[in-house]
Amino acid sequence: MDELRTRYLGAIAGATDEAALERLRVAALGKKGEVSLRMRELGGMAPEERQVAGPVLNALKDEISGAIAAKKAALEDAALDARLKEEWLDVTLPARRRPHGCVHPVSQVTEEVTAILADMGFAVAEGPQIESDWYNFDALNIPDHHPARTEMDTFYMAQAKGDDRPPHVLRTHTSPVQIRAMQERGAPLRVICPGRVYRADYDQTHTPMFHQVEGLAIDRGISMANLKWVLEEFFSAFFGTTVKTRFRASHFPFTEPSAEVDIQCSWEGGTVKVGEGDGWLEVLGSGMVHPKVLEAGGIDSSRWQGFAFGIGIDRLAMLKYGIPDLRAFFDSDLRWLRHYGFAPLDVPTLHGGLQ
Ligand code: 2NL
Repeated sequence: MDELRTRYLGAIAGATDEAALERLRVAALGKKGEVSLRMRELGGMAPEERQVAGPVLNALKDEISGAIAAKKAALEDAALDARLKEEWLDVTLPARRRPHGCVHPVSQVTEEVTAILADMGFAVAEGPQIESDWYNFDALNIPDHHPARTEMDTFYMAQAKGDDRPPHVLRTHTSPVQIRAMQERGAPLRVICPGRVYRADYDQTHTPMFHQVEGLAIDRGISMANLKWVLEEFFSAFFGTTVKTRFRASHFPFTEPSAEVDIQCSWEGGTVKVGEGDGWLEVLGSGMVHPKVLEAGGIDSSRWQGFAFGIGIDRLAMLKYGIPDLRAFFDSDLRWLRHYGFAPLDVPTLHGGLQ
């Protein structure tokens, strides 16, 4: 038994992995292990012999399994130590750069415009980009023969032979959203409708898709004076300085009277500055809503009147942020976007000066 003890304890001490320990356990304590066989021999011994050998064998068995468990724990510790040394981590290294996007100037300006007009009590309405010709043209008092209706200017949806639905177009303005707002909400009403609009036009200053925000206020006793105040207030807030406006008589089928509105600006060294100088820049169309348009929206034109206006968002962005070329807006050029884009957390607010 001394020989067994010395041999197994020595082998356990010299084992270098868990598999070797397991082999030793089976050899000593397994069903046919050396210690187990000796234990089985106890049955054939004389009682007084057994009384001596029994406890000694039991003690040997405990000693061997204890030594195996201790060695196993020591091997695990050593393995962990080795891993910790191997997988050393420098927590003082700078973090990897995370790619981040930024806010497109059109989105930024849309938010700015919305913040200013929402503060004046205008709700935001959105609607479909594909409209029936009734919502896009008829409801706005645009006559059948009007050039805006031709395929030269408007994108018509393809229509299969036998399709008896009315013709549909990519909306050429966001006015149809305002017609829907009149129908759904009735008067009094104050809404703005920002969004994408489409016209078949492509050159230095026109893209086939662009962005517009239209405004509509309907109430009792609304006049051009209210329109002028709202627009001057709007431009002053948007450009962060008092901006004079100039109204020029114009014509739109959906407003009567109609006015194009210029804002005060200076031209120096090829750059435009809004709110100073004695130059003028045309920025929007507006007027008093035509009675036929009110009626198309289900509003009694003998009791209610309203003003409406339409502004190009892309041009506002170019003016405010000094962006020279309109076409670059929609090229998805990452260098352009990073240069002219805004940090995602720079949410425009009135109290933050819209910056
Ligand atoms: C322009 C012209 C304008 C409107 C849009 C409008 C909408 C309704 C009724 C009446 Cl529902 N008018 N919108 C009015 C005048 C001008 O936009 O040249 N925009 C850049």
